[in-house]
Amino acid sequence: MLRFLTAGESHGPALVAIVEGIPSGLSLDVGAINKDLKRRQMGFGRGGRMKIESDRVEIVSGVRHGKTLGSPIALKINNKDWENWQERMSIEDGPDPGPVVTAPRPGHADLVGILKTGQKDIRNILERASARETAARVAVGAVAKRLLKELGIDVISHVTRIGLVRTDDDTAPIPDDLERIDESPVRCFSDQASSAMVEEIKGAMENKDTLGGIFEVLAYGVLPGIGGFAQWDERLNANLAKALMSIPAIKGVEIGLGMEAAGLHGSKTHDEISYSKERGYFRLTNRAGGIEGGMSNGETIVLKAAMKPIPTLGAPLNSVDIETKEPVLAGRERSDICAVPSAAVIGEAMVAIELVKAIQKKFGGDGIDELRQRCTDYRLKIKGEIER
Ligand code: EPS
Repeated sequence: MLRFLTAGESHGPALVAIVEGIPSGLSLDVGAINKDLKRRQMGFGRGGRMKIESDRVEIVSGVRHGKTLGSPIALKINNKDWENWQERMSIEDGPDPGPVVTAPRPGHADLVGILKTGQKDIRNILERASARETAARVAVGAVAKRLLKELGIDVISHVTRIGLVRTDDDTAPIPDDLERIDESPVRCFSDQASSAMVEEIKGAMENKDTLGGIFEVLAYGVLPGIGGFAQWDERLNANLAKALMSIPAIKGVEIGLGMEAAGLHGSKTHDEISYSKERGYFRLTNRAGGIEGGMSNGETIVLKAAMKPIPTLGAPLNSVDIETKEPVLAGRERSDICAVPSAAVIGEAMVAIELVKAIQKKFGGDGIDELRQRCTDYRLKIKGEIER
């Protein structure tokens, strides 16, 4: 089953990931991974770092002549900014570790990271706590998405809110809309809301402030029965929520109606069941967001995640110097005004990874042909077309 770890500091030489459990025989080229890495870097409101980097992956192992081997896949993304940080971030003991960072930013890992690890330089915390790490996750997610594509599953995302500006259109985009979404400077499906969101970000920029927002991740074509009802840690809703909550700055996740369901009657919450020969079982609505009883029900999976504003502010908040314990203004690292469009791309990656894990749990398969065949047979079986 897919598992992965990432390593790398924000201004270290590189970010790396080791991905295990991808079946053999899956076509994989760097182009698909690089495309998602580029998507993660886009979005109005990103900071100076994104002008320095043009993230590209190097596949170090696990792929031969464009196909996965079934062995661990090692991925590496070099940090171009390393050139400017070689001395301060030197792996070897060197003469210049640069100034010690002592003013923790409220909302970041800075202070608690220091208390927890007993270190004296906040840089030793922020380098790894930085959302730069998510570049490695997006690379892993691109591999997961490639696998899902073979099974007829697409995972897409779009931004529905930035600050106080919400999208004016409730229509859920479909996979064919993704190019149009990516053309929006804020990855919003509605042109009108897109422009208003850009203005909202400009306002925050002028005020030396930052902004959060909400993005939606949609997974199309997921087979019913992924996840489980019998044990807490098999529940797909729980695992997807965890995956999204693991993205830095995410403070809330909703599935389908989410919080709204708490105030509705059952008759306005649940999705009535229907059947046709062409579609098999289906629902007349999708308020559950494609998950019932901890399992996918065959409808589109609909997840929303809320991102708080980035903690590094141009006009810093009050803090306390960790050396002198005197009041001080929080540290100012170069940062972004708004990174919700990027977080949405990271959301796609995390959801794709979690779906692959749950699918592999049900279907196994060491090679992609075996996995694909098992999924096809299962789809036919639950439609009543074959008995197996
Ligand atoms: C990021 C790289 C970082 C930040 C951002 C995410 O680059 P740097 O620290 O060199 O400016 O732009 O990280 C944060 C906002 C954060 O709070 O950690 C990236 O590659 O996405």
